[in-house]
Amino acid sequence: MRFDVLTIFPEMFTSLLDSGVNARAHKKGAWQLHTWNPRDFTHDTHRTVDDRPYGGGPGMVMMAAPLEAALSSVHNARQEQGEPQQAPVILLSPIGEVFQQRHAQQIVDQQQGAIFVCGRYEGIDQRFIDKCVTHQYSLGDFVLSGGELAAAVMMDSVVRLLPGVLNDEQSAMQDSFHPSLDGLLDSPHYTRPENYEGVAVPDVLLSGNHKHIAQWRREQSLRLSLQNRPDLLIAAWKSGALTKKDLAFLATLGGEPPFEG
Ligand code: 9D3
Repeated sequence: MRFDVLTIFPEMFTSLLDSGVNARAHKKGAWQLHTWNPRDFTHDTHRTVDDRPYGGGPGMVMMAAPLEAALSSVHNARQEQGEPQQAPVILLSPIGEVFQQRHAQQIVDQQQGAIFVCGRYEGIDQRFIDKCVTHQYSLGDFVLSGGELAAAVMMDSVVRLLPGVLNDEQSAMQDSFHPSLDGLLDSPHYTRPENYEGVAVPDVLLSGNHKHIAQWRREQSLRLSLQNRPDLLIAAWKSGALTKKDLAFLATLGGEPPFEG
């Protein structure tokens, strides 16, 4: 899978290529990354990519022309290299839709890779967005300094879904989105030693009783979801994924539908 990234800070993407599962998959050729610096598509001596906002106000705005010229080069390069030509052009933006697992899966399923546009400064000239961008995604309600880390996060989430990137055991699990969790948060994990600094592993996990272990894990998932992510609990309840036993357990915690935290 091919990713292209428009960024004035291409060096921010090296960590993705240097360590972990993504790096191994990159070495195996499962995905490629090409960065394009809008400064290389300017024509003035200062290589200017930003200017002051019309209407006034703080900060600077990225100009449309260097971004569009860089994007044209991406499309040319993809064409010449026989790559699919329907890649989404994704702007990382605090006003975008919050990026979710289903969006990562969609990028995998479409098999077109993606072209990421990373903003800096206060924002990007709206005319570039209207003309060239197909999707806008945010990581959530906190302020970053630019889109680069968000693009790296999204590529990580897509790459690990590519066939052959995770080992079989990891693939079977797929983290918090394991089907057996019904969209609830995962339960806590323990490993050796049995007693760490005076704190024991919960007895049930040493019992060898798989039914009791499954019940304990389910209860931990329900407890954590009620505490940290009542939105997930509501979604599970609405989809009919919560059993009478689940609801009885939640009631002992003081949680009743619709689980307002
Ligand atoms: C404090 C500046 N804000 C004024 C109301 C606007 C603003 C502009 C540019 C806030 C952040 C940014 C840079 N952020 C991103 O490019 C970004 C982002 C984010 O800040 N949070 C969550 N997801 C993303 S994706 C891209």
